[in-house]
Amino acid sequence: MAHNEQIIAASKKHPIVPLDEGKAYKYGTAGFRMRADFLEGVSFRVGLLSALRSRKLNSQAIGVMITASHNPAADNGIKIVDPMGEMLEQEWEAYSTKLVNCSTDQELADTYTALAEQFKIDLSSPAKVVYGRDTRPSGHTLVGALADALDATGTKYVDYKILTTPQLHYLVRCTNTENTPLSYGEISEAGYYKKLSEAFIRALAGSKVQGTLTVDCANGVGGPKLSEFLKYVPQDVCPFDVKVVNDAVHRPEVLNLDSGADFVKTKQRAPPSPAPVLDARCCSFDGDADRLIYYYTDSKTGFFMLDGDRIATLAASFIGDLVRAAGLQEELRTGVVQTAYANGASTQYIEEHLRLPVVCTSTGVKHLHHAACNFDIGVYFEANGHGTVVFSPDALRAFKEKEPQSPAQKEALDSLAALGDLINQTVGDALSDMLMVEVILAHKAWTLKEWSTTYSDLPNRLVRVEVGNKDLFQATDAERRLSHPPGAQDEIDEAVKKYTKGRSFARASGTENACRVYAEAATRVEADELANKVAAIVRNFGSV
Ligand code: 16G
Ligand code: MG
Repeated sequence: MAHNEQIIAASKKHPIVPLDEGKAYKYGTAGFRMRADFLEGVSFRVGLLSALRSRKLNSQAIGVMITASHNPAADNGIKIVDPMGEMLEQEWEAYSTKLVNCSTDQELADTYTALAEQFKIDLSSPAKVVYGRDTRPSGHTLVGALADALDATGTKYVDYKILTTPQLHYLVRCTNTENTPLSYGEISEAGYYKKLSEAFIRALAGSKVQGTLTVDCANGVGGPKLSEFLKYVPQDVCPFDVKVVNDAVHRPEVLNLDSGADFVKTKQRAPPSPAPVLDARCCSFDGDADRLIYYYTDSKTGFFMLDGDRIATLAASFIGDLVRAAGLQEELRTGVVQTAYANGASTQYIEEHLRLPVVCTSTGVKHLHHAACNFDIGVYFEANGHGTVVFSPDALRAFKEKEPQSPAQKEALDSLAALGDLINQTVGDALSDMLMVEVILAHKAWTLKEWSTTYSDLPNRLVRVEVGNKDLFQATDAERRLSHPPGAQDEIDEAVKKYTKGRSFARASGTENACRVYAEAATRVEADELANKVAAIVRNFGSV
């Protein structure tokens, strides 16, 4: 039987750690993510699955990224990337869960063969996997296990070593589109920097970036990668003054510690180190550089954060204007995708002020990305700072081929084409999103303060609620309502009714055993009160 003996022999070197009674490994929204000591066997088995997936998809390259993003340094995670650089197809999440949970090497080999038979996969056909990892020391062992699985299954592979998550997504797409009309860029890390720096200069079109930008890199992989990128920006042509902070990747224990986009978003304050400089333009990446949050500290009003909702509105407003200036508004459908966590004020601003449609999806990038692809220009961002703008092939073609009727129209078309190259089409990318924000601010000659006045957020509160079993809580309507347990949503509705501009929802977390409650209302006091009431309802239903 093809591969079986090799798989069994190699698997013995990377045994799976049995979990507690009743617990199983699960491919969730962040792939497999947990304490790194559990992941060696998981990584081996993900290697087997990626090899199958590549063969199933006519030998196209599959990506594997080893990272636990904003989690503590002791954790790690493994995620599979599909050929166009998108998240693994949902149906295959279940197959990877199945493969990872096999309890013996024999069962593992049998499940592998059964999957190959189920999908009529020719195990002698070529297969290719490309992979990378963030700066966590545990990544070493995990890529070793992955490579052993690829060897055991006769799969070719490229180890790109240390990368940001979006860089790996970029490389997967480039690999699979090389020498085709969809070609996405040079297949190398340098190719990524060249594409971005070149598009950045084109998109600025002579506008100047004002002042210094301070970038907190969460002591993660974004630090060295941003520094590397900056070498590709010719300072004489395009002065871009960036101060890279929290980039101590040689001290793995400080990864994500009191820094990074997740810290800023959840704590609603600037990283304590380096000490915030008044009015400085700052932003934070997360540990694998796929999330971005901007902020500043004002002497009178204190800390102010510009999160994913703000980035979405900024991008939508700028791109919406360009589309009109280019005379493409009838041809191309532009829209914004958000989740239930988006501040109600941002949704209202997009619908009423920008006059663009808004779609709400469940939490998790794959849902937003999918919905954004239904537009010609789909802007999507989670409030936590993960997002991007996706352009349809029709849109990209129009930017390059439409005959301009005036110099202004030509300028708009060129700007749109440049943005198409600047913005990572595969997944949210902190570096690429940051360059997009910098371009827009430069064009508008806006400071962060000016950007922040476009609308006022409704006060809001996020609460984490411990429950015995989060699976009791099932959501519907893009996670805005609970269908289970029966009666819970009625009580939430009753609570919400009592508050001006009140809105609240509860959902089971996809990444930990807890529920999350979000509430917003007209005032701080009301938002807090509503959040606490809904949290109490969830606690109550969760304890039965
Ligand atoms: C994962 C998701 C992120 C989402 C978060 C929600 C991806 C790549 N990441 O990190 O988009 O916001 O989960 O976590 O999809 P939660 O379900 O625990 O609230
Ligand atoms: Mg991340």
